[in-house]
Amino acid sequence: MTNRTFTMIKPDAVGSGHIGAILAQINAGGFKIVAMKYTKLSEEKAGEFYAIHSARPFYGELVSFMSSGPIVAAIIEKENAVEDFRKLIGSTNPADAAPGTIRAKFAKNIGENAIHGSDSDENAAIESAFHFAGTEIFE
Ligand code: DAT
Ligand code: MG
Repeated sequence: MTNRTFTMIKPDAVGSGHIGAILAQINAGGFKIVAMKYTKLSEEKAGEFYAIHSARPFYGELVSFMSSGPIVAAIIEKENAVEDFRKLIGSTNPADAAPGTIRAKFAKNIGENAIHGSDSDENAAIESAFHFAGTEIFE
């Protein structure tokens, strides 16, 4: 188990002006930011990031949405980071997300759902390395 996970504030939440509120909730949840950038995924990069979902019917929509505007990518640190962050963001479908979670507050629908959180320590490491060089991560 590691103490880090990877997140992206997605184009819908960035476009709606929620970067600050979401970062505040991440900090209030006890997470420390160890790497962060404001960037935009090309269609190719978004497709690569979500390659695991390439057989799913929503893959095209997902890739097009995730490359539609800027995102905030970050590596965050806390004890039990992966599991605790999934709790903080809430269920994939905001209609099912627990009240007060980031998705319950800021997500529009199951596709445009405000924020990403890695689902395992292994994927947290892979996704962090996809976005950040070692020199961009600060203890
Ligand atoms: P999560 O982001 O909660 O880990 P996931 O890994 O199952 O969810 O799916 C990745 C993203 O794909 C999700 O954040 C939004 C999109 N997605 C998932 N299921 C979808 C669906 N049924 N319709 C449209 N988009 C979907
Ligand atoms: Mg996932």
